[in-house]
Formats: sequence, structure tokens, C-alpha cells
Amino acid sequence: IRPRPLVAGNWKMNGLVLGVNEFDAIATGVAAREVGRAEVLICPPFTLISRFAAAAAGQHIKIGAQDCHPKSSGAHTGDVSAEMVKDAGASYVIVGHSERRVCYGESDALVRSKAEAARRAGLVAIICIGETQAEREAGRTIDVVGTQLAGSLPAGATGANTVIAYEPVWAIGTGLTPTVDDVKVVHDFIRSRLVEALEGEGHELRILYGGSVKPSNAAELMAVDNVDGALVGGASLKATDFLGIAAAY
Ligand code: G2H
Repeated sequence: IRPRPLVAGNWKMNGLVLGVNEFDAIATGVAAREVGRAEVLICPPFTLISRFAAAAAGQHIKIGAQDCHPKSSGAHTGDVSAEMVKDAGASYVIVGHSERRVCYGESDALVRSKAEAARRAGLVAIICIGETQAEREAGRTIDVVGTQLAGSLPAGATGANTVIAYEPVWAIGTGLTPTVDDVKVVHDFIRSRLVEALEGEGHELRILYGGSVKPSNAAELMAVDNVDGALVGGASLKATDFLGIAAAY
């Protein structure tokens, strides 16, 4: 039995203009069961979390953050803790997105500590991993993904507190997507490593695919073994596109 799919929207640093309208339209679509059996999540910038959480109260749509600090409080100017995100109304947090690994030099160890913070706060961590174009061309995809997974996954992760997102860096925001065969190879590999590390529980973690997911490719991606949902960037900012993707899952 496959885990219930998760379709997550990563709004990145967007949503100031029209974001509230698009969120309302997405929430309305989810409430009207325009989506399939997928769990639907929107991760807006920190500043919109409490607003969206209030709008989503009593509805099925979930809210998440895009990052958190490993500590619960302290002298960390500009940072936001997992506990703060939870208090604002989030139930998920993305950690280790490639944009953070690249722009802020986040290491696997830091990503793991953020995933541990998420668990401590009662949030589900979505741990992102994925190879760059140069790594893929050098034939190092499996090696890189395996190293990131081993370094970022906290001990004792469960399907209830952890989600893995495979996002090939070269497919992010570029319109390029790997072939479904390429996606299958990496997702099967991630599953095998999860089962090695977590035994039977390794079957319970959802493995999302991310990178230029759109309504036109969502169904073929979802049909791949061990693809348990999507992490959607650009296409999650438009309600009709995002609902179209969610409906495929
Ligand atoms: C990858 C993805 C969302 P996009 O970053 O995390 O973005 O769908 O725009 O490629």
C-alpha cells in the first residue's frame, strides 16, 4: 500500500501581491474536493503563515514554512525557530532546499539538525536532496543523493515526522525535468536506503519529486513507483495550476 500522496507548494519569496487570493482559491478547491486523495500543503514565506493558517482553520489544507533554525530560541538575529513556525500555525517545514544549500552553504549536518528541530516542535520535516547538473553529467547522481540522504536524515525518522523531496537542482525553475525512468531510478534508490536505515518504517516515508512539476507532467510523474507526491515551486503560485497538479495525485 502506497502512503497517502503529499502535494506541497513551495512559494519561495513570493506571495506579497495576490498571494492571499491565490491561497483562498487553492483552499476553496481543496475544500470542494477538486483534488484527488492527496494531502495538500502550502509553504508561504514566514510572514504569511499565520494569515494562511487562520484562513485554513477547520479546512483540510495544511500550512508549512520553508526553513527553520535548529535552536528553539536565542541570539540568532533574523532566524525563526521550528517552535515559532508551529506557533504561527504551520504543521510542516521544508529543510535543506537546494536554494538554501547553495545560497547559504547549508551542510547535511545543519539540515539534519533542522529536521531534528522540526520533530522536537511537532512539525513534519520535508528534507530536500538532489544533484547539480555537473554532478549528473559526471555520473555522480546516486553517490550525491546517497550522501545527502545519509547526512540529512535524523535517526529514528518515521513516516509521520519526515518526508524526503528529491529535487534535481538542474530541474528547478528551468522547465527541464528528468525522464520518468531517471526519476524512478533515484526514487527507488532513496527507498532502498530508507529501508536500510529505518527498516520497515522506511516504506512509510513519502518521497516527493520536485523540479518544474506542472499540470502537464504531474500524472506521469505520479505514476512512477516510489513517487509519493510533488514539491511544486512556480506552478504552486497559480491556483488553477496547483489544483491541476494536486488532482493528478
Ligand atoms: C524546486 C521547485 C519547488 P519549481 O525548487 O521546490 O521549484 O517547481 O519552480 O522548479
